[in-house]
This record gives sequence, C-alpha cells and structure tokens, in this order.
Amino acid sequence: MRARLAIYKSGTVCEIREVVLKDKPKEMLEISPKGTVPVLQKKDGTVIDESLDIMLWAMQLNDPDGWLEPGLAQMQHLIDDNDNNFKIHLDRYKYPNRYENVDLLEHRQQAEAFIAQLDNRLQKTGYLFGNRACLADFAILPFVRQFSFVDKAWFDSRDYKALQRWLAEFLNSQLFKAIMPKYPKWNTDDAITIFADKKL
Ligand SMILES: N[C@@H](CCC(=O)N[C@@H](CS)C(=O)NCC(=O)O)C(=O)O
Repeated sequence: MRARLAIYKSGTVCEIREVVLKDKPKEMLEISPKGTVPVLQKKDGTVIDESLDIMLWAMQLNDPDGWLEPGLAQMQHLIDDNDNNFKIHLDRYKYPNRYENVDLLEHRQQAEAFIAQLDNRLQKTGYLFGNRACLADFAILPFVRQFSFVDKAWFDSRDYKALQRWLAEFLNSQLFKAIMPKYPKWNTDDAITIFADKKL
C-alpha cells in the first residue's frame, strides 16, 4: 500500500501486475527471488523490492507535496521502528495462528506502545514531523490501519484521539481512495494494466 501511495502521489506512470501470494508468477521470482511484494522493475531493468525504497524512488522523481522535506535521516528512525518492531507485533496480533506460542494480547500491548508514541507526536504537531503529512506518515499509516482493524471496537475505545483523527483523515482522503481499487490477478499473456488509471 505504501509503495502505491508514493507512486500515485509522484504521478509516475507504471504498469501493475497484481500478484496472489499463494501463486507467485515465475516472472516475479526471476527478478526478485525473495518473493515478497511489492516489486518494482524500472525501465532500465533495475529492480527495487523493498516498499520503502520504492517510495523513495518515486519521491525522488517527483515530490509535489514535499514528503521528503523533513529529511530522511529524521524520519528513518521512526520508520525503522515501525518496520522492525511494530510490524513484528502487528503480525503476531493479527495472525496469531501463523506463529507458535504466541499470545496475541501480549503482542497487542507491545504494538500499542508504538501507537502511544505516535499519538504523542501527533498531539503536538498534527502529523508525525510537523503540520503536514510527509513520507513517514504514509510509510506508517498503512500499518496503523491494519492494527486498527484487528479489533476495531477495542481500538476505538482507546484514548488515542490525535492518532484516531490522523488515521480517519487518511482513510477519507482522495489519495487513499485512489490507490485502493482492486486489480485482477495478473497472468502472463494479459494486456498491460496501468496503475491508478481509473478515474474516481
Ligand atoms: N520489507 C518488505 C516486506 C514485504 C512483505 O513482507 N510483503 C508481504 C506481503 S504484505 C509478502 O510479500 N509476503 C510474502 C508471502 O506471504 O509469501 C517490504 O516492505 O517491501
């Protein structure tokens, strides 16, 4: 989701191939054997197979809203905390059956510490690094969205007003709606589909 957000915001035109994770196409595994999505192949054949790197690539091409303005060094620490810590707990809270000996409430509690940290920042400035959304907001929001939906009633009952407003604004945004349409699974001989070419 975060790669889509950045590609769309940058206005970069690209072909999209929807992958079903249980049935990854050989074309994808040939260019990125690690087998995770998203994978982006540039016109020169270069492959970027980490979502944050795809965001950075797109923003370096065109950054109309100044997503990179706070400076990557500033934002990186919080994004790393999201990717290397919050996401671990989120996965175990959301999919406890995929792991052995997992107590989902323990992982919810661990994940909640990050939520509280974000809420604290958002209370002060409205967005993670100042008074408008930047790369860090869009790199982290999709995971907070997932966290909120695991047990929506519980999430809504918590006192994270600034974070709840930040998330609601994202879910109601034109940007979010623009990147959400689903695409059919890609097959080798399919015609080219251009990403976000659908008019809302
Ligand atoms: N650090 C990677 C993680 C990507 C990742 O784990 N993606 C999941 C889907 S959200 C995946 O492709 N899993 C592979 C699988 O389930 O086979 C990134 O952000 O690009």
